[in-house]
This record gives sequence, C-alpha cells and structure tokens, in this order.
Amino acid sequence: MKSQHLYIALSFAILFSLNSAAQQKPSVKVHGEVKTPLTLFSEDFAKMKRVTTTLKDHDGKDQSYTGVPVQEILEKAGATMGKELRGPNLAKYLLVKCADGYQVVLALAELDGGFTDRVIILSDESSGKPLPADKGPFRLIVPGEKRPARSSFQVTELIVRVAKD
Ligand SMILES: Nc1nc2c(c(=O)[nH]1)N[C@H]1C(S)=C(S)[C@@H](COP(=O)(O)O)O[C@H]1N2
Ligand SMILES: [Mo]
Repeated sequence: MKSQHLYIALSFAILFSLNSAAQQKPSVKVHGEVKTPLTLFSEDFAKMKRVTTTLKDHDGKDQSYTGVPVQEILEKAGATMGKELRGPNLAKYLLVKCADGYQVVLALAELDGGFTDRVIILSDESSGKPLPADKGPFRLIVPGEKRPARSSFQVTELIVRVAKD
C-alpha cells in the first residue's frame, strides 16, 4: 500500500515537472484574423527565411539584429497579405504583445513588401548571439524610426485584428 502511494506521488511529480517544462519553452503565438493560428518556437525560427537589419538603440548606436520577416510569419499563418491586402483588409493591424504587458500596433500594410521596402523582423539573434534574457528570446525590430519604442522585446503574441469604428 505504502509503495503504491509513493508510486502515484512520483508519477504526479513527473507529470507536473514535464508540464511546467513544456510551458516554460519560449514561444510566440500567432492568432486572431488568420487562417492557420500558429505557435512558433526557436527551432521554427531557424527553419524560416532570415534577414539581418539594423536598429539604432537608445544611445543612437547601430545594433545588428537577425530574424524572420514578420511578413513571412503572417503569410505562414494565412493572414491577408500580398494580393489579398486591399479593400477592407487594409483596416487590419497587428497587435504585438510582450511578457511585461507592453504592446504596440502596426498596420498590416507596414509589414507587406507590396507597400514598403522597410523589412520589420521578429529577431532571435543580435550580432551572432541569442538575445539576452531581458530582451529576448524574441524581439520585434522596427528599423528606420526616430525612437526604438516599437521594437518590443520579450514578444509572446502576434494578433491580427480588424480596426472597427
Ligand atoms: N516589452 C517591452 N519592449 C520595449 C519596451 C518595454 O517597456 N517593454 N520599451 C520600448 C522603448 S520605449 C524603448 S526606447 C526600447 C529600448 O530598447 P533598448 O534598451 O534596446 O535601447 O525598447 C522598447 N521595447
Ligand atoms: Mo523609449
């Protein structure tokens, strides 16, 4: 009887630790107005198209960041990009949510190569190294702005929404 109880307690302990390990694996959830909601992990980033871009940090110094164009991620999730980004779909925006509650928005058109040459990426690497824990593992990089304020770090969710008035 005693050993049975121990067995059950151990089984629960293992299940709980497996469960929390799975929950702690960093990821970005892509959902909202998309055909195929996704959860992206570090290994998925490595398999996608990668681009390097430059962001001026708070002190005005250029920093190099590498990652996946947000356009690629949204296309993979089946958001209305490319030919579909016209008419009522131009009222769609991306809400970027972070672990600390910070959030920023970008119009889908700001993320589409048919509208702009500026490439906004979701970065997992800076100067050849993974991002530090306080900025990573995934940071949105919005180059070419006067302040790096929309370059949100610790990104956890990308949500496509429709502006309603
Ligand atoms: N998650 C998150 N991202 C954030 C912020 C924040 O408070 N939380 N601050 C923003 C602001 S206001 C600035 S100026 C830059 C600072 O980035 P840096 O420390 O790499 O220069 O991060 C941006 N990204
Ligand atoms: Mo800032």
